[in-house]
Amino acid sequence: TWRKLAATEFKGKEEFQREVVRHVETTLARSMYNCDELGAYSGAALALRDRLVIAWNKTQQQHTFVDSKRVYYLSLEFLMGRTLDNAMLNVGVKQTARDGLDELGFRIEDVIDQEHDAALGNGGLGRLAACFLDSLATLNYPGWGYGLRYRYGIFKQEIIDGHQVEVPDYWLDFNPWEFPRHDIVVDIMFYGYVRKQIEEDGTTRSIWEGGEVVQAVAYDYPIPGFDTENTNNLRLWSSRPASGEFDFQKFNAGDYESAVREQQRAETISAVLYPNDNIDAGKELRLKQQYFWVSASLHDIIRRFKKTHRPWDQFPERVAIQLNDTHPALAIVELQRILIDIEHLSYDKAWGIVTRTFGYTNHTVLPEALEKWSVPLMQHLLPRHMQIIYDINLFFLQGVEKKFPGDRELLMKVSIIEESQPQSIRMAFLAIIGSHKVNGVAELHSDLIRTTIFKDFVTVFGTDKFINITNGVTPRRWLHQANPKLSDLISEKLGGDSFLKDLTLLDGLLEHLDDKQFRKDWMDIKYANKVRLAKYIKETTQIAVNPASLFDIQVKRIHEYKRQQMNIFGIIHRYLTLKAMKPEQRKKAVPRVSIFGGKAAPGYWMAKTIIRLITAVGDVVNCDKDIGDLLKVIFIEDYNVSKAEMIIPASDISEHISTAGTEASGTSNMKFVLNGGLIIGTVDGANVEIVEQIGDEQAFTFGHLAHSVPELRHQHHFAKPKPVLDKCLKAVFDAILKGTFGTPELFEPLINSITEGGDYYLVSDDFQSYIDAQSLVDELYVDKDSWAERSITAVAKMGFFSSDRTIVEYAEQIWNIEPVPVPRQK
Ligand code: DL6
Repeated sequence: TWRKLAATEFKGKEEFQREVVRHVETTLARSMYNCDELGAYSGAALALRDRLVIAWNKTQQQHTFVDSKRVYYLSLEFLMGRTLDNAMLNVGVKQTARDGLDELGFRIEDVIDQEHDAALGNGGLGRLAACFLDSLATLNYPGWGYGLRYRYGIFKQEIIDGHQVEVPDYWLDFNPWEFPRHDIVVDIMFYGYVRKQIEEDGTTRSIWEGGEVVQAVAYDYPIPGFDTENTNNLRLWSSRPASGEFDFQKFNAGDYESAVREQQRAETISAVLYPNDNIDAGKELRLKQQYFWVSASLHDIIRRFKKTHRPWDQFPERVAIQLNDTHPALAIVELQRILIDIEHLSYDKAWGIVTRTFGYTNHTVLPEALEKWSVPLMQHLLPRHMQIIYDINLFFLQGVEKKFPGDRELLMKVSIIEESQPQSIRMAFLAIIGSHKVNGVAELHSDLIRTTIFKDFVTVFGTDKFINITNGVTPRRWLHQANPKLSDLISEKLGGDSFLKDLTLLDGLLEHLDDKQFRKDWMDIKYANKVRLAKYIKETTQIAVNPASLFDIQVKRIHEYKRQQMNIFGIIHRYLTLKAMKPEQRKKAVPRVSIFGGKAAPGYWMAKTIIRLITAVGDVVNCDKDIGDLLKVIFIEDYNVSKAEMIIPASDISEHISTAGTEASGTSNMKFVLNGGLIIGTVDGANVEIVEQIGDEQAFTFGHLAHSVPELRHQHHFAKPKPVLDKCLKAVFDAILKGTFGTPELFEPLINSITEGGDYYLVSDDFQSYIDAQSLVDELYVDKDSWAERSITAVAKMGFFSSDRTIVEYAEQIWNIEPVPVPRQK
């Protein structure tokens, strides 16, 4: 196999060592005698990179040679995490590298730890894009990612006096994985005006001119597949001033500030990732980022297409573009503009090409996350695009009128332009109208978009356009890399590691369910992963947690809809219950460590209040002598991809407890179960399909169902604006308000949002069933052997949730692309 070839391409550890040493001494100009772990990391990364580049070039040549259809995945976020470990595993050289580094005096784990996470994303949406890149490459699909090369990724989170503090994340100090392409530069225009020009043949053309120009420079990142030579490309754009220089005249005249102003304005575009998850910020700079990136990407895609000298109507047969949420929806308008204004195609012909090219994935139904841009802002920044949006809307509405004559209400409901003050552009509507397929990311979510936010479009276009493609995660990173011991044990039982490419093979584990030794080995690995996490917790928080306790983990962005507040209220309830017990009664309680991690958007004050409450409860509970090991509450600072790789394999249970109908899918739920943790969750997002697959004995579900939510909210709003609290929740609120966890005023708004503010996320409605589900967890955890059985059964049935399956569905149902493997070397 190529994996063996790749490993032998280093001709063993000696060659790997020579390459590392060569890079340390020549590329980095350092001496091997005082080489530290960072130097070893840099040398190892560069040595591997040399190998990747060869495979990468071969892959791109093969795609050009075969002239295959390619998919381009447009995403404002790629939450890649670290590369070295993943790349070594994918190309099969990790053991060689381990041995080589070992002889040079380094532990490979310490070397891997030197790498800065590439954190160009907020959460699920960005991490999904990263999993998709891994699957595209592994399955040999010709697929590129296009994104922005932010200078600052998601902020680093520090917890100071229990509060979140944001610190910039500059990640580009030394980045061996990126290749600047100074020859691939695209001019991008903003502002300006549109004038009409009458051509000789009497037709009218729109000319957009007089604007401000900035340049997009390409940076490429090789994406190696697992057990294949195919290496795809992620292209990220960086902004710089078009002149490339600052203004010398102004500089010489002593006007230093304005001399560099243009340069700074241009560089600002790709400077920083907006740190909002599921919230639309609506800022001009964000719109600039979006246009800058889609315009550069389309220019690049079209340049590649033009090299084939095919006629335009073949464009959709060569190119599929997937819009990762509405952030790239302007690409629809930009392609239409290029085709009519620059390539002089007729409007209708151009529109036919556009709609056959794009697919749109919706990732949320939350109203605050649905993008809208103000018409005056769009008009100012992109005047020609605004005209085209009006045209798209007009022709679309004319079509609707033809099909549903006289239905003015329908016209108003599906119009791209919302008649607000000022008018705004509904980007999801634009994305639907400009795409041939629209998909949700889990069955329940896809049903919800068809029956709620997009139901009028189902009326207009019919049901076939709206499909479901359930998310998945890559088993390479989220099992093989994050949990090597479990991956090895599974390989041993299944007689090889083919499950890493066909995850459905995991069901072979069921045959070993009755094997006592296997169950013991399985639980020993879980324990070892908990020890690893406990060690990290001790090092970073000075709090000792007992790995024999039940580890209950909720790690994800902090958001009211994800209901970390319900989790911490549940913990307070547990604390109060333990406190009220007699010592001999307490001995029977199941010791638990409740672990949280996640960032709050910097401007999301309520989410920050939730963090504050978690840390405040931890401060009290963790040093309460009556409680000891029975309960610990930990907040892990700065949750990111590489921490997730350590945290997820250590869970006994994890929490996925969003208000039903609010979490589109969730993907950490899949990662946790794949690593042998059970889940406690609501009937929401992909939880539903996970439970369907693994069986409800393997999960703890609770809470109201999505279809009851609107009625419950209505009740809270009108009938019983002050919810009747059950006595457990009331006791929790009383304890907080009495000051048990410090200044009550800090937490009052959180309580008020439930007692006075309509309880939008239905905490009061679900609390009791949540507590009951947690009691069942305690009860079942006592029998370790049957817990092991549940854990193994769950993993065995997780085959469906590989992102490979997800990508095959996209390829077949939306993109219509085929794998193009690079021929293997003989
Ligand atoms: O589809 C990936 C991921 C889902 O798993 C999460 O449930 C969902 O919240 C997230 N959506 C967003 C939406 N942001 N915007 N726009 O991040 O997508």
